[in-house]
Amino acid sequence: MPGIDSHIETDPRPLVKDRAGHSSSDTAISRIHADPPPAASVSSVSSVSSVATPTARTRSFHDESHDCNELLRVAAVGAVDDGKSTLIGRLLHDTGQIPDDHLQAALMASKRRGMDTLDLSLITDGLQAERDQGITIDVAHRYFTIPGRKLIVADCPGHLQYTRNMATGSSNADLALVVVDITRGIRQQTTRHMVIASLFGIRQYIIAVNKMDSVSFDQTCFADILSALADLGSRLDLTGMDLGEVTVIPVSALSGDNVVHRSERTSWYGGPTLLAALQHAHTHATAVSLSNGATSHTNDSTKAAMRLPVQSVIRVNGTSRRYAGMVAAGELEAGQEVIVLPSRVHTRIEGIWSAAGQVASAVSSTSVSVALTDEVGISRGDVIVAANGLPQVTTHLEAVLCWWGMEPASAGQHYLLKAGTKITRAKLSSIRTVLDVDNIQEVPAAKLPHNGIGKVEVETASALTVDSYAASRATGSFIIVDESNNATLGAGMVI
Ligand SMILES: Nc1nc2c(ncn2[C@@H]2O[C@H](COP(=O)(O)OP(=O)(O)OP(=O)(O)O)[C@@H](O)[C@H]2O)c(=O)[nH]1
Ligand SMILES: [Mg+2]
Repeated sequence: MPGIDSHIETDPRPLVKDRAGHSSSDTAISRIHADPPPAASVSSVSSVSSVATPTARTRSFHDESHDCNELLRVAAVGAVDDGKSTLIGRLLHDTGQIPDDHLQAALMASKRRGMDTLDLSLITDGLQAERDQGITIDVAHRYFTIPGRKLIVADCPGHLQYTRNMATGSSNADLALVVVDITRGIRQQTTRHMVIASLFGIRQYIIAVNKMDSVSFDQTCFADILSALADLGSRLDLTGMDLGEVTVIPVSALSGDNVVHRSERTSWYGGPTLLAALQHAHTHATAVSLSNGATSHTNDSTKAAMRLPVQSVIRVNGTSRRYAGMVAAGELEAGQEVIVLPSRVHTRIEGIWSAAGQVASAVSSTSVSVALTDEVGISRGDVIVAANGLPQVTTHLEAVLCWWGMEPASAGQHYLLKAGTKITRAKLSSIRTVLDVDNIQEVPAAKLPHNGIGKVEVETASALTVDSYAASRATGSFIIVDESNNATLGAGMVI
């Protein structure tokens, strides 16, 4: 359940959630404040959010007290033209991270387009077709640093046609930066992006209510958006979708208000700037270091049981064999008791080698090769797993499927299914429900349309080693591929 947090003094219905000290079961509990908070209630609202603690709000861009280099992956999402590329350009510009030659090139391109000022979206929209059409098509990743952390921001396209690209950009993000044009409000594509981000396990949202300059920085307009967001949060909650922590910030990407510098034109707003919110969001590393379930990153891949999908078998010195792959979840340790799936042979890890040489252990996302203590017949697609946390080995999957095929998906159709390093033929055996994005309702349907999201059942020709997506992103997801041309038609998350 989302906890929507903003610091408007007269916010009529903030949805808040206290995350500190919660067990995983009560992360689903939140409440809507029926009564408006008192006029000077900034601290009463801020006390429930990590991003917006009074300490957080007093830290500035140049505060070096968090001098570490944690990586925060951000997906900028939202409907077409709401200002994602411009906002990222503004963030880069106002933190002084645009090289002079890029700035000059963008200035000249802006002039060629008849503009007096710099069009900041040109910094992020790199493709010629994007510049010609004034829209983002492909996901552009921007790498930069802010005090205390490195950011990778995926600038996702808002256009419905490119929803698949948006999904790719969000698939490994720690946080979704949802941009909403205040003059147009929350649109169907905004909701769709939030649903997809939530399905992909993102549990931190910054909603940048953009183009505040177009409404003269009016507080009432901002309060209307907050109210609509609270409604959306409640409706998502009814379908079991969890946004986690939500912070809402009034910004103008065009003029820079509340992006890096606090705006005097929103004196009614007491929350963080976009930069401050990004500085204090959870990175993958901070999520790992929080103990006893205080974090809502339930599918964090390091705390999960160890999974090593085998990519290739390597002969060493012509005699012994090693099994290479990337640790998909959990921590791999020398001496660890493991089971090879699907054969179910028990053995132990004899040694681990990474790019750094022989190591005692390796965390998720590390590419390794391992030697086992016993001779075991292993081939590509097999999975070495921790003996104390077994996944399912199954030919029947129940999953949420995001569908991008131009032809609707329907029961009985055959595809290729790729899960980790394994590829198998698969049949869509049933479509249980499809999500009506306008009303956030799951409705029975015979077909899953282009850009649709639904709950489905899939039968596979060979057994797959899978976890639920909630337990492990890497081993709980799959893609559906068109057999005839290898095009990706959909992405599934195992329920
Ligand atoms: N008035 C005003 N206009 C803005 C602001 N931010 C962006 N715009 C304008 O909105 C238009 C769309 O901006 P983009 O940054 O390309 O929007 P986008 O969300 O990246 O669009 P797609 O990537 O195609 O989905 C451009 O004309 C921008 O100049 C703002 O804060 N105020
Ligand atoms: Mg864009």
